[in-house]
Amino acid sequence: MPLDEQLSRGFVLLPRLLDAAGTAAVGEAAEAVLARVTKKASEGVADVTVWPDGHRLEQVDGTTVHWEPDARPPAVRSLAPVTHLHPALDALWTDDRITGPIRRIVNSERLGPFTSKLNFKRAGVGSEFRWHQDYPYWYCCAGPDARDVATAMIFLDDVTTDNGALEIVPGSHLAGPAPRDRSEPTGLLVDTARTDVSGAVTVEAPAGSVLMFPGLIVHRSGPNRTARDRRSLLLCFQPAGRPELPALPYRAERLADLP
Ligand SMILES: O=C(O)CCC(=O)C(=O)O
Repeated sequence: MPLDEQLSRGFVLLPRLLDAAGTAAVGEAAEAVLARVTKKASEGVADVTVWPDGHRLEQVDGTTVHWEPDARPPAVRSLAPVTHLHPALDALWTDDRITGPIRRIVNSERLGPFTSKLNFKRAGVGSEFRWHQDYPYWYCCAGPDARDVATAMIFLDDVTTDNGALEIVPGSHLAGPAPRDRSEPTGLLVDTARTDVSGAVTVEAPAGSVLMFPGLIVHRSGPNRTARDRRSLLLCFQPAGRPELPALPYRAERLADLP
């Protein structure tokens, strides 16, 4: 599908943007960072937070280690932000193959980083991401500037329906912030009783593909019950010159501005 047509439905999939060697190099960097950070966390130097929904987070080396809630032995769900921890990850911020199409979504010639994340979605234990937009969380930190943030999600493994592919509601970004589920402790998830997700499409893709979408797109992903990891690196871009997410305090009271 041509880029303009993809942009109008709110997301862009660029199959195999990275070749096998390039994808493997990013995967090796991801595993090296994970090993380093979890070793430090195991030495007891991390600050620990437990979310209202029971998820455990540890801060170490300028990243947040988010543990899978129910994995035995323990497994990491995500690290964020993460690109500062390895040059091979950091180099992707200026990769033209990614920044070219992202400029179209962010609508800015000059781009800067907002934040980055590694989602591990490990074989057998990677848990679900419930229906959400990225926007409400970012809005609590960045205010209205959060509208201009878009993500490039680089798949480090083949993505299939059964290992937790993303499901996206085409065009959902055009409706603005979706009604949130008030019965759920984070206050950040989409209320599917008041938001139509029936037109969702599942994005399957080979390793090395890159999926791009704005913060207002409604999406989810299921658990990974297969024997294959489904790792991804997310780079969230914004117009250049704005503060990055880690420098912005989370102000939960801003949620009152949103439906
Ligand atoms: O990795 C996934 O499956 C979900 C990504 C996502 O929606 C997120 O990190 O907010």
